[in-house]
Amino acid sequence: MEIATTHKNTDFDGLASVIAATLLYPGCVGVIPKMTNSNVEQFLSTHKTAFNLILPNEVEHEAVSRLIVVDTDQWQRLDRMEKLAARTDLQIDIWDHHMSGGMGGGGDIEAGWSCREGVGATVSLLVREMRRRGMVLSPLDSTVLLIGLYEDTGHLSYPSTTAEDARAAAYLLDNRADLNVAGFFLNPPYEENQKEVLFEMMKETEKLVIKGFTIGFNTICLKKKVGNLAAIVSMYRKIINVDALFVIFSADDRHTVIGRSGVDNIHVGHILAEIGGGGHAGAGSATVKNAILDTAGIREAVCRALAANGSGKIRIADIMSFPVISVPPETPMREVQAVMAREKIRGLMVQEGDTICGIIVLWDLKKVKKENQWHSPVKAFMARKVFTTTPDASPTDAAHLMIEHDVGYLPVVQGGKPIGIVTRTDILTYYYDLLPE
Ligand SMILES: [Mn+2]
Repeated sequence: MEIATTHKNTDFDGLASVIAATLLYPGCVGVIPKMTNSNVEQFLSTHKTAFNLILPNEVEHEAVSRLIVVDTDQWQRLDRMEKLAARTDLQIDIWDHHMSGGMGGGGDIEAGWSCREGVGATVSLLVREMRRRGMVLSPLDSTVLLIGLYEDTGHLSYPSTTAEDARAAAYLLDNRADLNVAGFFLNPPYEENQKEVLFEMMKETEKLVIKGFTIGFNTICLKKKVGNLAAIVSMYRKIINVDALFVIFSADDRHTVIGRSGVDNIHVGHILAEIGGGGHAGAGSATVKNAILDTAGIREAVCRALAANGSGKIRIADIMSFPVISVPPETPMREVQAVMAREKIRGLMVQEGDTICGIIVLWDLKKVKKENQWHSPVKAFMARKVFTTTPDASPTDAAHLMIEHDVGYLPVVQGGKPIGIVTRTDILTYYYDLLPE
């Protein structure tokens, strides 16, 4: 007998990957852990019989010849598979997209064969194999696979999404995946107790700055089971607009930490690995026994991991252009044009000593209509309203200023003195290459 299974607290990617495995391995039975996320539970309560699925307590361990593990590579995350962990004659296949431990996910399941790639959703790897085999899927199978794919990639929008995920989505849509059904399970309506948790978080959030990133912390005491906490944390991070948010949900003897990050430099999976958890760059979780760390200890460990994390935030000082080229306000326009041409720049600061009086850009030269205007001083043509930034600001802050005021040049000011200038090109170079020049 061949079985496919996935991690406890099963999400849609886990469920979809198990179902995909039952289709890829003839005769394979899917084993769904008893504890699943609430939207998976809702889905199963109406769709269970449509798939070849059983519960962990229905597995005859002695009869299992092959185990297919999807969306994890750790024994402890599987539900009631301890008997199989001890077996030496078992054939094990792994399909996973968690790459946090270097080549693999760093788990302890030793597979004879594995397919591990850092794609947005595990199910995309199984779908690629279906595509290679030219399999035709039923609309029902395509739909559940697409839900898993969309949930883990945020409808193909998370930064972890790859072209492989998009190709998988195209194939599932070709196979008539139903977006109405998908939409229903992907956006479960918020229930009363989820709103309570959200309001509880809003009452008090600790905000810290660590290595230039704003980090939010919350500790919530959970008195009863609340489903879909991860979605609430995700939404709340966006509401309070922090770079990363960590919420500790404390119960009697154990705490669950859910983390979400909106920036490249904070890998939540790596941070939470420090306290025995895991996950992706943008999303992760950890469960910690109170006997090992209390909520204050968890907060401290997460802060320590964040402080030790990578190179820190890119600042405007890293991407700005300098030295600043400037002209006095009385400079004739003819000369302004010559300076721009000579220095190959499209914007020039107009300065009186250290004081910025205005900015003149190539575009403004079009305002010169008559020949004699080329002798007029730059102060007659420059923009007098100048928006400035600081060397410690982030590229995102600068981009917001540029968008808000529709300006392309921001002098960088420190101690009342301009020390550089940041342009749209600098910002675009940063976002698209992520390599400051
Ligand atoms: Mn996954």
